[in-house]
Amino acid sequence: MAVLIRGGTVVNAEQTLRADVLCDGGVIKAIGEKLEAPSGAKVIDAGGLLVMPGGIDPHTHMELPFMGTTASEDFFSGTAAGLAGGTTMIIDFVLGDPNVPLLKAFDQWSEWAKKSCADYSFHVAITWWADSVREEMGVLTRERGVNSFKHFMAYKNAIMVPDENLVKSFTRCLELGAMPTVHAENGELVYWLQQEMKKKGITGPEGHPLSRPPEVEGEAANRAIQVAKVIGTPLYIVHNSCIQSLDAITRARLGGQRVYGEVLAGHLLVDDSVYRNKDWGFAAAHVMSPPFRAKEHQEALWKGLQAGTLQTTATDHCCFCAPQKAMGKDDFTKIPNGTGGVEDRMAVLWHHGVGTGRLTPNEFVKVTSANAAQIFNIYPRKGSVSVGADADLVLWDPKGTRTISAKTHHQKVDFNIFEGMTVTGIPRYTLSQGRVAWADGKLDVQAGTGRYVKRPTFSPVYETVKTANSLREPTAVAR
Ligand code: URQ
Ligand code: ZN
Ligand code: ZN
Repeated sequence: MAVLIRGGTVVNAEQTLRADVLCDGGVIKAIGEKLEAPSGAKVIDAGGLLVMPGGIDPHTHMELPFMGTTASEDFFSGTAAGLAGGTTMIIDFVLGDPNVPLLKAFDQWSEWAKKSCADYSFHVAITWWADSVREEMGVLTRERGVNSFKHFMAYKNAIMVPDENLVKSFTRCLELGAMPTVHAENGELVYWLQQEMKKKGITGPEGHPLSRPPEVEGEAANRAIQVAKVIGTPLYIVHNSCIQSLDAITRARLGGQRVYGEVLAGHLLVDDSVYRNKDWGFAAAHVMSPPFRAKEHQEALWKGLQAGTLQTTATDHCCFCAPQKAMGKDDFTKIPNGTGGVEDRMAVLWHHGVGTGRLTPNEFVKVTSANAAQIFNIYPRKGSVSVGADADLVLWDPKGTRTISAKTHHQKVDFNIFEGMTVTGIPRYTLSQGRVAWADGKLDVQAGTGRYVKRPTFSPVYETVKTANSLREPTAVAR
């Protein structure tokens, strides 16, 4: 059924204009003044609302098997919660264990994701190396629409990879025109600090941030940046949480290197005092990596977002309920790492970003949707209100308010890191593939309607990028 969105203000990354938007067949058919409603069309009065590209969350882990349990949010409930918050696409992670063939893991995640009710895609984690992994990366780019590969530099004795694997996998990414991405924490240092904490008798959640100081993140971010520079690939660093990793990205970008930075809504707004809370469950609920940081890091991250040093926002939505977190009751290193946020990212970023003047509405669109679409090569199909683009839209009420709470959220988890936060600026309607999935506080979704979104590689561009970035080129000048 056609939907005519009448009387709204369209806000894209690069333009704001008063225009009606006609959607049909899952795509945007027309944008303009005083559009006629085709017969039988549903007409939405968007007066006073902003018509924006639906949010893209480039970092989620729905139903992730991790640290001896499985994340409580599944692909249906998680994409539904995203739609309730104005996010119309997630990029999740195929995260197979070492020695599991990548294609086998890919098929497993594809099975789980079939229940999604909004569009989704996958980064694929490289948690081990063999010639077969190298071959499978080729199959994934050529046949499965994967153009990004994740590397964990932390989680020793689990999914952490040594520098040797970074070198081999980044080289493969260059050959394929794929984007290498990293979780940047020095896993050896973390492991050593964890043992040190336990030797001192520190077993509670307060030990978590003490074992992952910002320095271990800054070191790993810089190391990944240098590996990418020598090999000549761009690099995407996920969940930057501190000044140290931000500085590494800033230095690299000033040197002409294509390094992209992601920041989580949580790291922009939650500080490390949560770990000193006397309530064990409250502190444990905030155990995620990298940990929430001292306040001075948040303002720096906001500046990084405003300056364009950080390009995307995400949530790293990886939920564990209280009984799961309690697995680490006597040993903080056994608390499953992860927190939620897929439903609240857009609203908390609008309230604390646009509401404070840090971001314009156009910049809000950039950091919640358009930049992720461009970096992962699905723009303007996604991340844009334009004719021919998918009709993934959020009709934003800049005056609407709500108070965030686990008691009322749609996320399948018993905790909310933004609990009690009252925000101004909320989604009035969310459309997925041109169909109203969220309207005035009610979800209307169906499991299985979400689609897997293929993301083509960048290879034609890489040939030029390689010259600019690689130290191996005689012309390149090391800074
Ligand atoms: O490290 C990640 O991104 C995954 C395993 C989610 N957990 C977390 O603490 N960030
Ligand atoms: Zn991570
Ligand atoms: Zn993650």
